[in-house]
Amino acid sequence: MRSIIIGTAGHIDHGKSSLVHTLTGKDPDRLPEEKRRGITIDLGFADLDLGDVRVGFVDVPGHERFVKNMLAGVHGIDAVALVIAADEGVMPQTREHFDICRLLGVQKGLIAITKTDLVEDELLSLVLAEAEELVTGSFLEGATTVAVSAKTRAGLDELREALRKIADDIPPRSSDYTTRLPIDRAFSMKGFGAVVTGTLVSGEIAEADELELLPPGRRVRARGVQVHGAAVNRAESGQRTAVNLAGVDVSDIQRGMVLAQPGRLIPTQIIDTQIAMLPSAPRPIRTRSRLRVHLGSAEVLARVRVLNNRGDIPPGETGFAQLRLEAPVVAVHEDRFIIRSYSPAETIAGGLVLDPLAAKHRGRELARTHQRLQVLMDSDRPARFAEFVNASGDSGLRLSNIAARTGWKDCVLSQVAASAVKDGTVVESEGVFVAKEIFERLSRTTVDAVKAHHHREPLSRGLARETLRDRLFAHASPELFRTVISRLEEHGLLATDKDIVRSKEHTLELSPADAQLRDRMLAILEKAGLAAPSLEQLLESSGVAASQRAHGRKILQLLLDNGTAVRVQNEMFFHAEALKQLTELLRQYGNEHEPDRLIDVAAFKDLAGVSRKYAIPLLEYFDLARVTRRAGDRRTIL
Ligand SMILES: Nc1nc2c(ncn2[C@@H]2O[C@H](COP(=O)(O)OP(=O)(O)OP(=O)(O)O)[C@@H](O)[C@H]2O)c(=O)[nH]1
Ligand SMILES: [Mg+2]
Repeated sequence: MRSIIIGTAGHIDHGKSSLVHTLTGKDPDRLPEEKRRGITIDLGFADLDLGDVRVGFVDVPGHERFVKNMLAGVHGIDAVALVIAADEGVMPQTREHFDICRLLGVQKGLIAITKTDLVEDELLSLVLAEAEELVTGSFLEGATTVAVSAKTRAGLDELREALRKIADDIPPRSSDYTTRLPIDRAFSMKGFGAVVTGTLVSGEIAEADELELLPPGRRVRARGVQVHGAAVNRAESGQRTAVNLAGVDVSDIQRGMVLAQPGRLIPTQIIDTQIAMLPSAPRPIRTRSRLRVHLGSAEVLARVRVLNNRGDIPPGETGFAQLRLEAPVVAVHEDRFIIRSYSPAETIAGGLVLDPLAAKHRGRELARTHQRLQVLMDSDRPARFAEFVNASGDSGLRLSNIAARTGWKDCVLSQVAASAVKDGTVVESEGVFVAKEIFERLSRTTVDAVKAHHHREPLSRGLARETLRDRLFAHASPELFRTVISRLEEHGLLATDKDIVRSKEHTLELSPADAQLRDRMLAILEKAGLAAPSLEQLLESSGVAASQRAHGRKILQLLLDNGTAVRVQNEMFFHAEALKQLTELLRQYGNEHEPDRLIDVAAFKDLAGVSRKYAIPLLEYFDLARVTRRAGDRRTIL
């Protein structure tokens, strides 16, 4: 069976609750104070079975002081029943509620002229004309208008018929979004604990589901789920839903919080929006204005920063603005909300969330911000995706961040991400998305930096990865760094050798003088064998002038890099061949001293024919190279 949600709207005492009561047999006014005062104070609920459609009513208070309560319920409705009393006609809250429905993007509805038993036909036709004038040019233009009386029950069949027709017109809710239930009521039931209710605006909630209560972001479990007062296995989007929660006390839950799929949504206090001012607003919204923002079932105070040069949005106009909220709320891209002035509290504008996790804007970025928000309003999903990614700069975004911004389900996210990559606007690096432009800039500067390094240090093998990272990728993710390097390698622009990154074509072409110096050093080391010279001696005897020491060390480094020379201790270098032969000797000694294969320092000195000065560093080197293992004063030959 299909479910739809109809919200009532209209001025105080115009017969909204009576109409719902008469239609459904259930009194939506449940509070003792409501009964006593004969007015609705907070949201009321009732449902009507129309055969193949179940209509859930959200009955709202008409009193101007309780518009805030009306707003906590009206956000999730499929259609509105605009109620106008025949004896009073269009009144202030008729207009305000109707404005709210328009600003929230309600698409369907009907008009019910109530209390027709109290007026003559003449007055009724006046009110009908007034109603028609009110809705001209809006979503309710041409909507069914029914004249009813809760007292005589006149017009009720017609009303039911109109409701059924509306139900047929309402498209099914999109299944693109993850679970979200803005809470409009929380109470505790003896023996059950905390129960929350709300309109399940997207996704589904099943018994035993793990959920997250946001803000603050607390894990809870659905102990039981009800729709229209009956237990169900699973509630679906578009249904008035009650959830019995385990893992939380009712005193920790407030209207305005959201139940959501765990780990998907992030509460926010800075949102970029488009704001549409009502023509009837008494004054413009200005930068620094303090406003009331009603988003989902939440009400939160906010300071506004208008994103245009004038710094205001006059009545009747639209503009971009950033809202800085005084408390966190859950919002996602494309959510609609209502703005009321701080004092007196009056509805003055509606808004559309463009970026719910916005960064603070600075003045000079205004043009760029405009362009960006326009893309978030007008373009297709892959372009919006790319725009979110773009704004994240070098740091890039993970899909989880886009999920929090948009509320899109995984299958939607991956599809949109794949199209954006295919469109060439973004690049994926191990799950981190970055704008193509940024990826290309980082690739370019990496190649340039490596080239510049080779130019400056022709004798160096290349740049250390870490140096490159610290210098160019300070704000980027490690994933992006790895991907840039490996793509450049794939394209043959760079080569990496362990921790060194070099240009692919970089070879160490030595000048004839340097090549001779290198050969001289090698010859000295070879001749010295195990009686290795000190660094000073080596440089001196290979003819390196005192002023050229640094250069000499670089040439020696080349021998170390290609493995023909080995650093055994800080300033002690051996020819690789000499060490190789000594290793052989050691192993032989080991074989001759089975089974313990032990050698002490004295025996080692004899074996190698070296003094203690060399013996200790050599043994330590062999320990490190796992040729030997220290065992007290002696070594085991491995
Ligand atoms: N004669 C007559 N009286 C009605 C009719 N509908 C409602 N009333 C009366 O009008 C008064 C207000 O009705 P409600 O249904 O509470 O009005 P409401 O629009 O829900 O008021 P709020 O929720 O406070 O905004 C009550 O005393 C009702 O008995 C009707 O069709 N005919
Ligand atoms: Mg009422």
